[in-house]
Amino acid sequence: MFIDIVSVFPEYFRSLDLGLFGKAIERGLVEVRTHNLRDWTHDVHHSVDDTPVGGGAGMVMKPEVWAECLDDLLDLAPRGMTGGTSGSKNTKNAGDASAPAIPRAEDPEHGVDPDPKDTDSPILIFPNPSAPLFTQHDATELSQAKRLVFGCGRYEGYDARIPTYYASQGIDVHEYSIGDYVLNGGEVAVSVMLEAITRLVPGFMGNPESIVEESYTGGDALLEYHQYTKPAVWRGLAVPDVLISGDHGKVDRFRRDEALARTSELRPDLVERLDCCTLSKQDRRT
Ligand code: 6GU
Repeated sequence: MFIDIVSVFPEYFRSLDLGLFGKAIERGLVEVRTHNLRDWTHDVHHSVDDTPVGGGAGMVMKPEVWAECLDDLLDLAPRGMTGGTSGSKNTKNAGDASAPAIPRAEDPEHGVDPDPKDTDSPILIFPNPSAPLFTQHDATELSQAKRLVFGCGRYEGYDARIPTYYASQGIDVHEYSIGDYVLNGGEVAVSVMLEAITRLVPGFMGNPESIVEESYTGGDALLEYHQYTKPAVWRGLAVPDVLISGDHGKVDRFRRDEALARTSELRPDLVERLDCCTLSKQDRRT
């Protein structure tokens, strides 16, 4: 999977070299390129934002700078130009001959791919606190993509025409919020989404079993049951007896009941969304 991240703080993503993500990069499972949006500015101040049209507080990210950057990364000709490509002169790793070829949005022979579900087409993702919530379902879908391009907004956000324009050019564009609170910029949100997506890429996790049973996964997205390790009694607190009974059927039933009870109590919205057929007769008794 090829991942491009555009930000005014590309250094923020240095942490991706750590842990499982760092290992996945070393093993060539994912390749991340970070880009500084200011590299696509032309003015002495390298400005990326301007005052909101219609008034109001804060600053809005300018469409022109984003478009020069995204045209380069997506290898789209800027509007008004015909034929050829705009080149990637500002892309930090563009001159790196050892870098593998990046799948192109536009194939000179066949034009823009008409099928947005094609996993070879790049998907453009903008974090946005006013967008639909990013879910495990989205993470699962995006983990199948070969190429993701993330654009991190700052300030009061980005000009709304940016996603509209790229969608009109045949690019699959997604905007997501990661929760009902406001962050200063999209960097944290992109880190969250990236982790949720890439850990589902086959081969990423050391133990693939560990993603099978966890919360939000599968047909019925329940919160996970409580987990315990040894010792069986710690500071006067014992693990539930059934877990040391050795009866796998009972253990499974206990865990399922606990997941259902916890979800009903803490996230009734998830229970309401459950498909009617995913609850068995046994489940309904819980
Ligand atoms: Cl995606 N961006 C920002 N700036 N704030 C957020 C968010 C995204 N999701 C929740 N809050």
